[in-house]
Amino acid sequence: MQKNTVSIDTSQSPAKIDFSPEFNVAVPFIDRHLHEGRKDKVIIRETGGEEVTYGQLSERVNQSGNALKKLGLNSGDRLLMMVKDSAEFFYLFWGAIKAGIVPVPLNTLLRAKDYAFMIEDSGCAAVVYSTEFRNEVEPALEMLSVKPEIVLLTEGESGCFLEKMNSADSELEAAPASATDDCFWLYSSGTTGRPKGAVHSHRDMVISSQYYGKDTLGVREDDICFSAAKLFFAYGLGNGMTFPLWSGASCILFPARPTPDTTFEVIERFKPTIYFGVPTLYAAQLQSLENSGSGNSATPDFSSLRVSVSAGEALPADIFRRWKEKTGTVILDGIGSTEALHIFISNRADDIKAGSSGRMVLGYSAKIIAENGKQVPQGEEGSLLIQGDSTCKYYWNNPTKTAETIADGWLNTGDTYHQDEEGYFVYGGRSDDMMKVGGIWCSPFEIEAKLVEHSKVLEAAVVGRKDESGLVKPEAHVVLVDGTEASEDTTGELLQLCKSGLAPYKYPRWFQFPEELPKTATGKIQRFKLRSS
Ligand code: 3UK
Repeated sequence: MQKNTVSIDTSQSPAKIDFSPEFNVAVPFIDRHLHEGRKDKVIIRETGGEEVTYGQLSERVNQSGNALKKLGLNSGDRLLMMVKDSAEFFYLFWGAIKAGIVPVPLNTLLRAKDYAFMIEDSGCAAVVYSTEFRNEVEPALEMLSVKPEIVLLTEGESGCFLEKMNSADSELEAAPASATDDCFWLYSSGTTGRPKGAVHSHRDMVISSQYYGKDTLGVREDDICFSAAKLFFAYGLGNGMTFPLWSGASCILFPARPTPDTTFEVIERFKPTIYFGVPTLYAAQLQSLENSGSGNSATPDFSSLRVSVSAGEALPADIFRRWKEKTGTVILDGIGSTEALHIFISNRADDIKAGSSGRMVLGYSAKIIAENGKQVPQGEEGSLLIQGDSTCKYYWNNPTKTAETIADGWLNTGDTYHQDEEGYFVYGGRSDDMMKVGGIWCSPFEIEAKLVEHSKVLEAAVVGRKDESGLVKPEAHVVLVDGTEASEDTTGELLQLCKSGLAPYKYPRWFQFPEELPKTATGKIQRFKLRSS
């Protein structure tokens, strides 16, 4: 087999995927298209107006890899990226991989102290960031005693990465690698608020793009993908980058915050065929559509869409029904994770059960086990474990969490599931106290730690509570110090504190002020007693 190639035998089910012994994934994802006649096809449409063809992408990736090497980055070095959804994201990510450097895209909604932690934890050699995030990234760098050797803005100032790229050579030989070598990392949040770096291999994006993207969702060459979830999430990375690249399709990159208005505008202007959202956004979009029904604004034109996708948290059946009514498209809900890279259980166009996560993606396997480690009978709830070739190898610098999560080739998702009488997988909640808010992790401990910083707070417990759409948001139960009134002023002060120190989606939407918190004999807060639903 020629080096840096992958062969896919689709006559078997699941498709049989074989990698050449020397395998750098940048070659089949980027350079392959030149040999398959897509040089002049547009791969990226930025909502700002820029377009990039497959031919230009391949050249820019080479320039980026060369620029990174010239900056002094070596094979295996980590490059942290706080980069908005843009063509530069592609250049940095793939240029690094092709040059043997390990890109680590970070959540751009985070705050300085989160970045400081990840810069230190990763031992990265370089940080590259978009100007939009400088107010959090620059203070993070200030907090560190040892700073990364290379710190650059992506664009916009002299000395920025784009400038270095422009003067770099546009030929680059792929660094030698193998399918199971470390390729890129994604940070996943933990219960204590300390993110864990999930280390992914060269083969992982091939596996998820083939088994889920192509074989389950059916992404094809004429598709235009639009992901409201950003590229730094594993979900967005697949939706907006690896799936279109793998299928020779194209994507729309939208750097701003996704709201009902902005996403509708993108759909009307750029006519995507597949739209990827998260339940919270679908709920907001529906509210906007249903309110405008009686008003004067016209319903947006959804006619380009052939299918919509949801992941990140469970999609309530009611949202599925209303979206279909309003747009004429089904939403395929599927569960994925950062550790698995993408979706491993999913509904599919010809097999949907609203309110369930669907069935196994072919190529992955699952088991639902009881506390004794044995598989539960069908219909009973247990912990969901999965297996598949796109799962991360380990967490960087964290053998304890690795051992807790990955054992005997099985990945513990941390989710409770059951399989119903027809075999569909049904989500039953987390086995830890973590919450998904708008599809993004939220640790109750982190919010509690912020609340107790306030001098009026004695102690606090945060739990998830369902809003009117059936989606979870944080609720704070706060015990105030003696003599403090549970007034609107107090609530306002606590809200302000949370908003100033936490990522924007993490503030509590409701405050309760009990006299005391329910606790076990050993003093552990019993969060389950505070949950109202
Ligand atoms: C929860 C869901 C019910 C579940 C992700 C698609 O969400 C993604 O990755 P994360 O690491 O979180 C993983 C956890 O989120 N979850 C995700 N999807 C669903 N729960 N129904 C769903 N459909 O707790 C899971 O363990 O942020 C989603 C693709 C790639 C991803 N990384």
